[in-house]
Amino acid sequence: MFTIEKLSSLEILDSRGRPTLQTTCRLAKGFEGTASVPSGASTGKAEALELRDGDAKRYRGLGCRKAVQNVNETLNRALAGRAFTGQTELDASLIKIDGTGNKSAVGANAILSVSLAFARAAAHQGSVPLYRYFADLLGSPLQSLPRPTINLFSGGKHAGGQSPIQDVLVVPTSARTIDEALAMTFDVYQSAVELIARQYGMRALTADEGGLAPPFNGPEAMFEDAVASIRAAGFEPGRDVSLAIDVASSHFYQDGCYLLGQETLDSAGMIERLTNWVGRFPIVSLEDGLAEEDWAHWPELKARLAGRALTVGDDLLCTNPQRIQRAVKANAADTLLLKVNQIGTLAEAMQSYQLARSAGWRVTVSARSGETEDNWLADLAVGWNGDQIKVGSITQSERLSKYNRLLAIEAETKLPMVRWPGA
Ligand code: 2PG
Ligand code: MG
Repeated sequence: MFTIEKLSSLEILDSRGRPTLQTTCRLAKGFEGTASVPSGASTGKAEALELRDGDAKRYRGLGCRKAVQNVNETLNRALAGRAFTGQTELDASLIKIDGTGNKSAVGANAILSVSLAFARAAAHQGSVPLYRYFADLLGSPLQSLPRPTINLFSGGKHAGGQSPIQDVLVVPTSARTIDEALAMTFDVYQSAVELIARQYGMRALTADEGGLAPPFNGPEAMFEDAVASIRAAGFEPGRDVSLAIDVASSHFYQDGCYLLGQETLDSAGMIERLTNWVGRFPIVSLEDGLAEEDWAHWPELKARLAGRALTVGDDLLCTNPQRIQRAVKANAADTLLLKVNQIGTLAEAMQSYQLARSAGWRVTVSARSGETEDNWLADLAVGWNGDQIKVGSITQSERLSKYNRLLAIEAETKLPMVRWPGA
């Protein structure tokens, strides 16, 4: 049993300098766990509610004092002194105390901070590393390490909209270890820095997730520059290193059309464009190619990409079990982008994970564009046998804290990295 003695939370700042929560859970036996929650910018409409103060005079309304107070008062009052069999029971209580469908009473940020802090404290009480705690929660043995997909170029909401699509990521498909994947990516990233200096006359100015963000002349230019950077680093595009893209198309979808730069495409036109990109460039994973409301066209996109690139749902699914069930039934995707703060508790994220797995899907465990130095995500991706992990670029400490944790877990466990399908 795990008896909560005290929950206490603090407002801290994330990688964009915006407030978020860091919460500590102390158990009666003296074991403690502390965890911080991330925050998205290109959020899906179906995400659980992140509670912000809305006081325009402080952090432009983004303060988290109410959410902190909800942990220190509401949740602490309700949970201190109570004994739980484990994570699932705690998370069920958190959901019940909030009592809304989208966690808007207490705030998904407040709730998740407690869910995660409890996980760390419980792992300490059980004397197990956090990744093993997550594996035990899932009831599945540790099998593998996730393959990093690493941000190279940024656009969309993470880079002031200078290019319509949001992320171009490097997938080191031939790497056999995390160590090798990161070393390969470093070379590609440095080649891209040099290419951008030559081509755009720009220093390595980076976007929210550390991706390079020059004024690309459209998405194709992003892919061409990525391929050129892979080559310049001495790798064969499509064999050693491939690309993953997050189109994040919900954010340029209006009145049933996609406003892609100067062009306006309907759904059929957008699917044509996406399959054309996958045919011309070594793109092996395509996230949010269509918008979160464009349910009717996702099955066609998935059918067209099958065997060539993963059809990844982020805004479409929002790590929400109901939306995942709908997508499975409609055959709308084959990969879940798993972001725990989209749903708000570990137990519900696990339910999402299990639904995706039982449909035979792959899982990409993902960070948010607003992150902290906390590294629980790396443990989660290992514990739940994620196929891919998406953390951002190979710069900035809030990103590197996760990669560095993966390196430590790799050294400790000697687990193999998941193979890329067909590699
Ligand atoms: C995404 C994420 C991470 P955000 O769209 O996949 O890149 O962005 O956290 O802003 O939603
Ligand atoms: Mg996304």
